[in-house]
Amino acid sequence: MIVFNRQRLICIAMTLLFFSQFGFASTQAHGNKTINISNAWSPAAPAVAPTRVGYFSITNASNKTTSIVDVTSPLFAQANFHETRIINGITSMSAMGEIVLKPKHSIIFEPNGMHLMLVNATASLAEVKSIPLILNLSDGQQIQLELIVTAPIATSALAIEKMNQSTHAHH
Ligand SMILES: [Cu+2]
Repeated sequence: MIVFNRQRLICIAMTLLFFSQFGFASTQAHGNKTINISNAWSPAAPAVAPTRVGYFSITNASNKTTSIVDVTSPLFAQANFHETRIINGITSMSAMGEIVLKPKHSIIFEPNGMHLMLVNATASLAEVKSIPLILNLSDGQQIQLELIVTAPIATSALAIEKMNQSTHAHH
């Protein structure tokens, strides 16, 4: 029997669910003139899940390369950037190191691609409408943003259940 890490399973399920699904357009500005954040969102999940996935676009409008060296949220014990890979039909995720932001370039964290994993909620997420994040950049800038929590996806619990079933198909 293969034992899957539960939060990893949830993450994969959510990532798969959003593959080529809807384009949620919510733009968000903050005070910084050189780093721009847009389309920052996080799909709601069953209240029992202590894990969330975050998506946003980040643009370096300046002429200097910088990078995201650290990300934190006051609502979660841990936040990490992940990369989703599908090789021969098998989805896997790996943690990413420093996220390099080249001048005049954007990086998009999106379903089925690079994403932010928020792990071990430090409080109930049931009433949370937006998830605050702090990005620390290599040049000392600190970027604050909010992931807007979108409507819950009714099928996510189902997808996780299906994955559990297929994981345990041989016992
Ligand atoms: Cu992940």
